[in-house]
Amino acid sequence: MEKIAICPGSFDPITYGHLDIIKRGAKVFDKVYVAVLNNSAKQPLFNVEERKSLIAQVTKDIPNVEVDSFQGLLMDYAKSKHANAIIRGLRAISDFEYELQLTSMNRVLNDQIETFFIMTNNQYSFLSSSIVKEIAKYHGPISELVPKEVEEALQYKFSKEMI
Ligand code: COD
Repeated sequence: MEKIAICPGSFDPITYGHLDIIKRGAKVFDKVYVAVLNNSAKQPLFNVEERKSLIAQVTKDIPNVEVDSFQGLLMDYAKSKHANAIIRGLRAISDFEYELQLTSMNRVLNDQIETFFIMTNNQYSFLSSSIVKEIAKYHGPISELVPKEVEEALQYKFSKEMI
């Protein structure tokens, strides 16, 4: 049986922390769908198509990764993709409570799809999309935090905002 995993998230935008989790997941599973949540209630910096395009560019060398988006419940989406697993990243204790709540709720919705946690590389344990956006907004250095394509997209967004 093919082992299919979903790596869901906001990815607004993708960082080296996300990429680390995706790469590690792709070594274990036959196929990994990186799934961007399309949530109309949230006001992201990048729209869904922009986020998907950035993820596709930075994962283009990983053959078993496919980029997608979803609306509604993660478990419904996972089932539609015949996935056996969800992959989530853990940075620090602070992530634990939220992840426990999410996983417990998802189990109530579908007990057949297991959630797997991958510890991030220590190098990225402090990294989040919010922090990257904050630094980029004030034109600080982000080249160690996000791939070049994402750095350029952030610089472009914030240069437009200054006009
Ligand atoms: N190192 C390692 N992992 C990281 C790092 C880092 N530096 N930064 C982020 N990550 C991990 C996160 O822990 C997460 O696992 C993944 O990367 C994505 O992170 P984000 O922040 O982009 O995504 P989230 O946490 O906003 O995603 C939330 C979901 C979209 C998964 C969630 O809201 C969802 O499933 N929504 C759909 C509705 C639903 O089904 N809800 C659940 C039932 S209540």
